[in-house]
Amino acid sequence: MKELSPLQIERLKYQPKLPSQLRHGVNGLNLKLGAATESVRDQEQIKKLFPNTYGKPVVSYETGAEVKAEKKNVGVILSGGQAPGGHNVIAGLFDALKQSNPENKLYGFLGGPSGIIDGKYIELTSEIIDRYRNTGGFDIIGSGRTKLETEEQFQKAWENCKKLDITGIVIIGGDDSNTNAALLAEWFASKHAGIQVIGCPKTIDGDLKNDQIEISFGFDTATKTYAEMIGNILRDANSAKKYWHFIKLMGRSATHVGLEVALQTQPNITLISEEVEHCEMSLSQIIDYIADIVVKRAEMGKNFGIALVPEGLIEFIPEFKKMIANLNDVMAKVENDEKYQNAPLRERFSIIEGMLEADNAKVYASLPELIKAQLSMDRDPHGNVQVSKIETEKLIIEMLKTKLAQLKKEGKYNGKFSDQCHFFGYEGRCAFPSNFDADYCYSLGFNAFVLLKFGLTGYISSVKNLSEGADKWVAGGVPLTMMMNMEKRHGEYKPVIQKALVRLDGPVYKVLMENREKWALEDKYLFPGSIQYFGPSSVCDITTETLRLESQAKLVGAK
Ligand code: FBP
Repeated sequence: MKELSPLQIERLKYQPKLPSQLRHGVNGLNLKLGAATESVRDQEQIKKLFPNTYGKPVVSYETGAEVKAEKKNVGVILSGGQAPGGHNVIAGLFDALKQSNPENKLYGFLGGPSGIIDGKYIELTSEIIDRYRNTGGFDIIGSGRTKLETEEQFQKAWENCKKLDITGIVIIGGDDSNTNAALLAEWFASKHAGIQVIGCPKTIDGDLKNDQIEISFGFDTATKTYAEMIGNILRDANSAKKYWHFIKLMGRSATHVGLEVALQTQPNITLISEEVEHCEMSLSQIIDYIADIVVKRAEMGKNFGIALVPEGLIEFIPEFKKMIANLNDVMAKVENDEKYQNAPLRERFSIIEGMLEADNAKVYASLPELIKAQLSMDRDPHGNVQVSKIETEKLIIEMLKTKLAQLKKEGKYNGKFSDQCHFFGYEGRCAFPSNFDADYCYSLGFNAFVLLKFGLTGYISSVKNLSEGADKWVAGGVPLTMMMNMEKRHGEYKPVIQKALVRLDGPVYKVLMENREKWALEDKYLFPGSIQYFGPSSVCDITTETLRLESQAKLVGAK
């Protein structure tokens, strides 16, 4: 029996690249401070909530004289949904920590943020780390979505850190998990606990980004994985010429994944949630848009095609957005209501309908029971609707069939419509990290330790200039509060890291707009194939179109 696949064996040997700046060694760097910062919005409220960590400067480094480092134990947490490269963040953190002082220890808290509260951990040794280098998944220590916010949780975390003499914590996560990191950093600072907290930008959704964070890790590998699968389906559709494929793609809110994959594969239809919201498109207008393309293609004898549907679409359709915001408040009220909790499903629907405002109740009532049930499921611990469980693609197909039947009756459509639906999400979250993600993640983890070594807290590890080769990447740190604003969660306004949505005035969306009509009717499909780890740099080291186009636009803007 084999213990490892041939690819696993080869990937374990891969040596990730670091920015040349960090190759000088952890103990040979000096800190460079930038100007003081402000939160992206709601400055007064955020400043009040984070009196100890607000307004700090962005930091970077310059090389200096080698200085012997004090001993420092660090705890690491993987948080939220899996993203390719998490293991390399831990490997980079481990290598930097041991390089700084071989007596340093790295502890991994198990099962996400709950590990630090419950005191569940393992010491991460080189024997363990070496088994996980350049592999996908978060299974080295597991992950979870526990929200850190109560005094009791923070106290327990402090007790558990004291037991292990931990003075630094690294939280690897998305916007919600880095919000956890900011809250924990502030709490420790307020208690003068001497424990620092650093975040790392993870999420396949690609929505944790700003001027300082060019991309979250995992986006590169996940989109390449989905693009491979979609390329294969495009070829299948083009060969059999009998199905319309509707593919829902992950990305809880923003449509970065859908947009990137569209540019990599050029399918017939790509829905962009941000555009739907901006143009105030109703669900029936979305169906009309799709039906129009189905009809035109049928007139050309093409009863097949591919449509990409973003996972978060439903929350961006204005009538649904309004209804869901109202529904979230209702759900927060019925969470501990015994009558509701014990009621059968249909009765729950009527309880909800009765509590919604009149026009929202109408929208809710118009939905098929399946979607009603999916929308009424528990929110995640951060108060988000679990959009991965809402079958928007099925809702669209059902409405489209009705529309096409009506068009047929009116003599406006004479084609055949046969559908297949897919949901690509989990397939891409644990793939072997691409060379880009392997290098980026290793650098983020290595850099997280450098930030800890300089005594910083409430920062996120940042590695910039990513469209260049790794030797030209620039490492530093960004205050977490700089990325925050106030948003309603579980019925209350809370400080959270702002999500970056697709910019409709941005260069990536522009490419879609320029080509959309052509891609709808002519078949300009691209077949990206699988991620390549070995071979020519032109296929192994290519980054995403999103990163390439955004970096290009930044350069032009700077001139
Ligand atoms: P993160 O924001 O934690 O990175 O997770 C993103 C995501 O992959 C979304 O794309 C998806 O909606 C969600 O996780 C699914 O969550 P779960 O893994 O809990 O089913």
